[in-house]
Amino acid sequence: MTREEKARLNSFVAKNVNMLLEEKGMTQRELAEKVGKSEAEVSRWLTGRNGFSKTAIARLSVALGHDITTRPVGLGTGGNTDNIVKHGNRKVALITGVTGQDGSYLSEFLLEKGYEVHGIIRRSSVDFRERIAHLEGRPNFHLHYADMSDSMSIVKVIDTVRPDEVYNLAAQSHVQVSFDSPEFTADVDAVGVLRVLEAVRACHLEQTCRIYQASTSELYGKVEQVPQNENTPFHPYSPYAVAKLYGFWIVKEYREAYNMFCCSGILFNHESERRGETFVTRKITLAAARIAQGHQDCLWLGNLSSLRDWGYAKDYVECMWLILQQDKPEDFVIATGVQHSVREFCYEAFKCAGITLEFSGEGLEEKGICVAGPKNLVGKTLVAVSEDFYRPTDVVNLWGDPTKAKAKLKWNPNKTSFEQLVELMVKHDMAKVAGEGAAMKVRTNLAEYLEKGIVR
Ligand code: NAP
Ligand code: G4F
Repeated sequence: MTREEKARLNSFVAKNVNMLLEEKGMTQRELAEKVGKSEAEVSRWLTGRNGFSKTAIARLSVALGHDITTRPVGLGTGGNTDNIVKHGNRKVALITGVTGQDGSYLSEFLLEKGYEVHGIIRRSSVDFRERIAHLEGRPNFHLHYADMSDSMSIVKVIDTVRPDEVYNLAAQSHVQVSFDSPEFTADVDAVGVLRVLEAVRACHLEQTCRIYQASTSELYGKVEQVPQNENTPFHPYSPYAVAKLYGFWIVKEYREAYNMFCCSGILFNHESERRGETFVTRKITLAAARIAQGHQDCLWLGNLSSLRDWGYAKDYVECMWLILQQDKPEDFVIATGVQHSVREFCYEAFKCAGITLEFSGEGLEEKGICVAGPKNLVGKTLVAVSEDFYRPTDVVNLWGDPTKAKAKLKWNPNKTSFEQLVELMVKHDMAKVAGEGAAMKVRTNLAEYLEKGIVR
């Protein structure tokens, strides 16, 4: 047996012992007493770092009433996982980027499925965990401090949690910001992926732990084909996309080199009421709500002609899970197959806020003027273009082809339509703005952005 094979066997057996202990409600001390070993030695076995001699396997199997070299019935590592809670055991998932838009929805989804969910958080001077505040304190939801730029912290968490599934969602995810902080973006979005893969190997979990990598349609960048599918050539067009391309290829490499179950979901833009406020959709829905309620005069944007395939984030997290439940590891494009421009998104969002816009002019001179709605707004320019929000290189034609996801994952890409998505975001932001009341400070005026140098 090679060293690699031995390590895999140790990890597999250790995991079985852990599952059996949990199932039987037996402590490590009780097990140590039963097999006539010290608690420290048993504890080393359970981490999978110490080899199991034939005698140890025999004694542990007798003590636990099960051959520990075989997985206890019903505790498969994949396949049909409709009923995750089996024999009192739960699947364990680790989510990096748990505080983000997708991390929060995925946590809810996995908890609902019966998983034990662990998330990685970064320390910050302000405790800003708004998206997961409602989950904290739940018995199967746990948070750990770690950072994607710190290998040791990732190894420590993975060794402690010993996950069945890792969802690597953490990233510096803003394309414009990647032009301002390219090195940080590369460290987190590219090398960070490698750190997760290596941590799984260092903890000898590579044969049992499945890994999902949050890849992106930005890989298609300066697109060479529309719509884009799994076979479309990549042409990354920002420091963010270049970093994510490394992540995509290193996942593929580890899948082939080490036979690991790791996959990339090539997700097209997905939005929600939890979307960060500097992404274009949320910037628009918040502005529409503020303008409708008299708290903002005008919305300043960059390229209005840019085309995106926008879906609802809540629908997309299901795919992340489905991708890891397949029989073999594969990459998938996740998209709606429907494309709209930033201008169309604006039109629809303002319509939901009771304002009809008409666009005229071109490039920097283009304006969105109110032609129907509240009297005090009719005739006013509510949307204008500023060079300040243009990117050095912009991706302008993203349109996904979800045929493979529909066929293999049996996923419905059209659960939430474009119109429904815009409506639910505007509804949310109308309520938010109303709640913030007259005392609310308008934070998205161009003058303030420029004055304070706030990121775009
Ligand atoms: P998001 O809201 O920006 O969340 C990013 C998450 O990553 C946050 O939890 C953030 O933590 C965490 N993070 C950033 N740097 C980190 C570091 N150094 N160490 C640990 N955690 C770090 O992004 P999202 O929209 O949920 O997207 C999730 C993933 O999918 C990202 O990888 C993104 O690139 C990718 N993606 C997103 C889309 C989309 O349309 N949403 C499409 C394709 C791919 P803090 O809260 O502490 O900042
Ligand atoms: O909303 P965006 O900033 O999203 P972008 O660049 O498409 O990136 C998002 O989706 C990717 C998937 O394709 C993810 F990988 C990534 O993590 C992120 O979630 O910009 C969308 C489009 C761009 O073409 C941009 O130039 O909108 C255009 N735009 C026009 N005015 C603007 C603005 N974008 C922003 N953020 N702000 C504007 O004022």
